[in-house]
Amino acid sequence: MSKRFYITTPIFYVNGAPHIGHAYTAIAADVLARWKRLDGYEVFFLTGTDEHGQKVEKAAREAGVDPQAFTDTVSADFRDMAARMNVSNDDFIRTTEPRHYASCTELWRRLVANGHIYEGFYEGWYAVRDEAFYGEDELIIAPDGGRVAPSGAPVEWVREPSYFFRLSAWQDKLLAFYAANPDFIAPHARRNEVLSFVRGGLTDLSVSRTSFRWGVPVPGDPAHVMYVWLDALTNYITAAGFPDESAERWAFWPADVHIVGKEIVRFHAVYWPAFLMAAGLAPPRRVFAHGWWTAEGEKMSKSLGNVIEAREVAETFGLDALRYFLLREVPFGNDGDFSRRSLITRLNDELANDLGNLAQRTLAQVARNLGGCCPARTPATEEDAALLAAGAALPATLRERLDRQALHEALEDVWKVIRAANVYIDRQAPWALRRTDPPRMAAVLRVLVDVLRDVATVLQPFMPASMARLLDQLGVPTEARDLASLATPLTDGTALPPPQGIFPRYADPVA
Ligand code: ME8
Repeated sequence: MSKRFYITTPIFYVNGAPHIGHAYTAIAADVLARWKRLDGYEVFFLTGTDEHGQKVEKAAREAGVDPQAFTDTVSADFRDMAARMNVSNDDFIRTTEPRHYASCTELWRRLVANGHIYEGFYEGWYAVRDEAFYGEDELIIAPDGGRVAPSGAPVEWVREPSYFFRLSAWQDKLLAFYAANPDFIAPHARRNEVLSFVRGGLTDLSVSRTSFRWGVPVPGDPAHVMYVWLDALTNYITAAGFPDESAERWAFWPADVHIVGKEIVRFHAVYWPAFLMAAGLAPPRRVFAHGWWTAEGEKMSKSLGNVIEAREVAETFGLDALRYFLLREVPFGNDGDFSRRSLITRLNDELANDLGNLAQRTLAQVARNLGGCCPARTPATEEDAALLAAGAALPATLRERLDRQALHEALEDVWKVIRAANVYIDRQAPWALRRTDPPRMAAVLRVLVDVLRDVATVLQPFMPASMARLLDQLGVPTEARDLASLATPLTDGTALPPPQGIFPRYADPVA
């Protein structure tokens, strides 16, 4: 089994500032990347910015700035957002980098050499907002009676010379590929959408534009720039070292999973594997499409002024509370609504109460009654054994969940153990045992310390900073925080630092 893991986010358009939707994808991918590292994998985690195309060029023009300067600024803001979300990406790719031009140019050459590209003339509908071509039959009627893209984006009629990719020749090959790789597209509903789209027949895809300049020039025909989606998708191989197939990083290709929003599944699950196979390269192993967030029940939009900025939310509620909320509130794959109320409820009930209080109660008793030394392990009673077994089962359970990107299920599994530990502490009542049976009190506290260690270890990918603090308080050395280290028990008698609350309750000033 290869112990390498390559995971990506979409590269984000730099036509506007990052918001909670971008942060969501980056955080979800971060949890999966961190989990694999914790499980002993060599991980390559990529995010970045998509900087070419008409949409970005237009945004730069409206800002009165040259496109390169414009993209430099906005790309830096995305990079800052990722850092502030504690996203542990190993690389940050920008499509305006020379390495990416080299990669796109070589991919194009291979497509031409293999006979998949021909010159022609494009005449049809284009939506700049989606950077996508649409067939006449795909357009829908807008509320004002005009015709728009299925996404609601305005369309314009385009007539220009263009190179085409022979996508029509890929229908059977793609269907065979999906059949041979039933897990390629997830969740299941998205897979069905893609299958019916491909079964409906594919038309050749226009892959170059001549009406604007902001893109990667087509090799040998600089009047054309490459279609921004061909350029953008190629980022995933650029970062892996393409076209240098002897690069060390190339061992990471094919990517294990591309995490994307549901609106861009077609590009990742149809065009991308077709481009790669046509160039003689391996397609990615999986595309997982998550759902979309609304804000307090409304679609987020600049005109409504309700766009949620992840960095602001993290300032107010704490970054780990935000990370937890995003992944706990909504099954990964479904749409969800961002509401302050629900975030506060989850922060107070699940983080401050269920987990924070459990840790505080346990560690305060160790500090007060046992001189702050980790009590010794003792033979387990039936109830001890049941709770210890539940904690010890977490790594295997989460491994199964996270291999399916079922992030919400993973959190629910951990909370089952936390709730069981709360029931246990109440039933065992170590505070009462302090007088009646001090050795049993110590034994109970040790069981709780062990379970808290399991919980904190597996939760590190979700809430890295808070769980690092909890593991500090549990006396777990930094080099013993991976999954493999759970096999080695904590040393009896270890001096624990004085406990401190990890999740302050949020008292809502507006409530
Ligand atoms: O599509 N809810 O870039 P983009 C959840 N450059 N996720 C959201 C979201 C929301 N409301 N809004 C955005 C592009 N996202 C292309 C990608 S990849 C080769 C090129 C997230 O800036 C989600 O991941 O429009 C979505 O797919 C992505 O941002 C779109 O970002």
